[in-house]
Amino acid sequence: PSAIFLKDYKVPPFLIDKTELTFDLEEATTIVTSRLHMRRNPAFGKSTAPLVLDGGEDVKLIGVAMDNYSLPPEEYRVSEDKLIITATADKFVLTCETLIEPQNNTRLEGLYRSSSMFCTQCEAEGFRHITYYLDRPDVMSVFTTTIIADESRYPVMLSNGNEVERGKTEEGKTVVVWHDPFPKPAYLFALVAGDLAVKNDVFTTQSQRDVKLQIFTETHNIDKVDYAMEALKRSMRWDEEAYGREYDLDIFMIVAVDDFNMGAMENKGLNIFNSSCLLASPETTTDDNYLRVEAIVAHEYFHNWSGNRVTCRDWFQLSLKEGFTVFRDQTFSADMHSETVKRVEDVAFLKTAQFAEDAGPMAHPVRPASFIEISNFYTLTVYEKGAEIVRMIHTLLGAEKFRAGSDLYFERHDGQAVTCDDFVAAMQDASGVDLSQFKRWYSQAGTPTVLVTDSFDESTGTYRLTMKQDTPATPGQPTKLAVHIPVRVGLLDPQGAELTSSVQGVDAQEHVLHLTSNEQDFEFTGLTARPVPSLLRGFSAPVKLRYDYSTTDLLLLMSSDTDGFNRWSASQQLAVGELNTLIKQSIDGETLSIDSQLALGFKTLLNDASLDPAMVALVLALPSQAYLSELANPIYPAAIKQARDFLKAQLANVLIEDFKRVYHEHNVTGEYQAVAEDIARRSLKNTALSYWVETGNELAQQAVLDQFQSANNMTDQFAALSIAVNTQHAKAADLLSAFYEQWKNEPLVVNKWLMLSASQESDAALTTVKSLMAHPAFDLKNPNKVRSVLGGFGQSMSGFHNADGSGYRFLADQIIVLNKKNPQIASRLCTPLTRWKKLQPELSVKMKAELERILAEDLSKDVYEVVSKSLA
Ligand code: HT7
Ligand code: ZN
Repeated sequence: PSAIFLKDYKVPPFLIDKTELTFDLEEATTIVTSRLHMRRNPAFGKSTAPLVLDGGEDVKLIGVAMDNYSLPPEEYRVSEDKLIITATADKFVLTCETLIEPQNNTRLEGLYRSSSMFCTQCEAEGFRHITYYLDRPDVMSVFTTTIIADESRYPVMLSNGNEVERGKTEEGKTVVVWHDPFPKPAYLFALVAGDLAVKNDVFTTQSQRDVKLQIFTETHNIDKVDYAMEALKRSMRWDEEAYGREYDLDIFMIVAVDDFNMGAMENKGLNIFNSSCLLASPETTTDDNYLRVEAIVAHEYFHNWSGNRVTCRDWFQLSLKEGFTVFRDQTFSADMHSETVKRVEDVAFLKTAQFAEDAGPMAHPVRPASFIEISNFYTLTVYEKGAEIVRMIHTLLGAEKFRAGSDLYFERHDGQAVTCDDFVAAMQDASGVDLSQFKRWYSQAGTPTVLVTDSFDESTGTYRLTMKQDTPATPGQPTKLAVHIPVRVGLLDPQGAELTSSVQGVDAQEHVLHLTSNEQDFEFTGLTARPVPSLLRGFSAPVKLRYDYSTTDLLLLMSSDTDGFNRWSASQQLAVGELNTLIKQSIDGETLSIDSQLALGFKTLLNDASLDPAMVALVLALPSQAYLSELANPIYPAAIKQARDFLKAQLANVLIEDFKRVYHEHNVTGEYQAVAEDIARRSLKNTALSYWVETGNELAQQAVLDQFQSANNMTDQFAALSIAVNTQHAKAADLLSAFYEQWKNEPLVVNKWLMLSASQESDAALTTVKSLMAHPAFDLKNPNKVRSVLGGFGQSMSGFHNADGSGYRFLADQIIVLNKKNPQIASRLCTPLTRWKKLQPELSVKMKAELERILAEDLSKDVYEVVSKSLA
């Protein structure tokens, strides 16, 4: 397989003004007839180039006609992935009849079956698995879709836009016609047919238009959509208020499907969701899942403007819509709940997973320069780092100018397919802020490091920060230029009070410093004593900041910084320091021992009733094994686990009375509500319980059992179960069985059970995972189940990182099987193996050998790209 390059972009030689599609839906073979109203693109220049349409190997051409003239075989050519028509007029209607097999479509791209329904997934290049087309986002067309199906089995037949006609064929099948007035690229096309239940609602827009809202699910799930519906209405209102964006069609529909490669899809007027990201009920859904449902409903809705009305010119610009939309959904969630909690969660995720990606063999710029398979670039870099770029623009411009920039962007480019440069240009033009150097963030891969040192001149009361930036080499980018890094900084006095200082004549308690050179000094005047710096407040840039804080400084920041994010950040730095000491002891074969200073900080927090319990819980959560792995080089998985377990146990023992008290104080039962205050209380309670149990205390063990039995919501029940499993509670196996028995008819809960069971730490971890894959609840065709079991297994240090390499071999075997069935899922499963170079030597060779074994197979483009780049 070969790569395609951004530098080779050319406008399309042909345009498709109108697309008329007819689907004669049958499970085994569906006939698709397309009528494409095409013309040569004047912007391409004079040309007699042949018409080249994209297709998939799973599309069978029945016939092709141009302006009703049926083309004989010598006038066209069909290859594995193209239909080439040699001679065309300047304007014509191309008719294609194709046959596809939805029932055999296991890749879940194009038209496929999920449970008893038909559904589609067309982003990024799925439409070509339905019919031959110019399957690229800069070809925007007005779609009319006719669906013909047996109404007794498919009473609900949906597509984009508005239903404009309904009738019957001579054979008695039902015919429904949908028309979408907004031109769109094929990736936003959608079709759904099934026997579905619906929940109806109405949203009145700010201009007083009534929009019909509909959520469709299989009948047994319709009682679980109320939360999503309310989240949708909150999102619609928020986009009007925060961005001035009103919904444009008269109807907005969402459908939940069980088999889906990702979380959800923003098809115009007809979003399709993985049911795990839409359905919610107190008994079956945890707090985290509730918040995820709200965030994803919002994300997909926000795409209606950032993605659909203004779309991407080409797939290299993916972050244009994804980075911006993630930023929008993050801000929405922050507004709905707690800004600081949301920021901490997002940054913890970024620093764990995106930083790891940026340091690995698949590292790529937010706007990649090339790819083999675009599905591999729906990455944390494009999404999360992309969102950080938009957040930095917000910081550089300020809220008001940022809004002016986004208004200009939407007005200037409505109905167009544009680039990241166009987005930045709108921000720059509306604000007058020069973003020319800033744009390097889009084209340079790798996480910059910012090294900070300081000095204080008592005689002048001047405090100086010296900052040096450096971005490491990444594949294909050996050298880097300095980027524009906004660094938000505050200063504290030794008692923790916030100081006012002057930077370049501006007096303030907080300053945004512009680090634009490789090395730069910043002077703060008007100080009487050496301050403690609070650096990178709110994580104002996606960088690795290094400053040599003393333990005293960190404890001060942890208890007194006015920036909530940096209070958390200080606690993490303190914990990482202690954990690294323990990890080293473990690697060196020493007995672990530490005089933890973290305990001091924790004690203060646990006894301060004025604090937000959610923040306390976040501070108490020790850095994850995954984050410690990201920081380590090389990674010793067993040492990381041993160190973390040791520190947690020590903190638990030192603070046993505090954890016990906090658990009881917050263990109040009442009717479940997914609101910030209750979520915060549950999260602190369950964190406290996880520590208390760690002491081996009998009352704590009993509290776990009681909570498991009596919980009136999934958050508390699943927390009790997880704690039992993770602390190897004597009754853990019994609880796991009881949980399965209780919930075996709720697939989304069973998926949680699969995940927890697969992640258990034990010598028999691999045997457990193999038996889970043979369990009736498992289905290799369902991505959620695959993710639960194999994703869970990847978290088990003793199973996955087994010294004999059997964990790696097992994962590689599954990748090889899935490579043929579902290339996108197979490719994503490769991620843990891509880290082989960072692992301790004995494990590294074993992982590498598995990658080589995969590479020897006949691979999909998806898996080939990840594996070959990992081995390069
Ligand atoms: N824009 C959507 C991306 C997506 C996707 C991409 C590749 C394969 C399957 C997919 N399903 C959804 C989701 C989003 O970011 O909103
Ligand atoms: Zn998105």
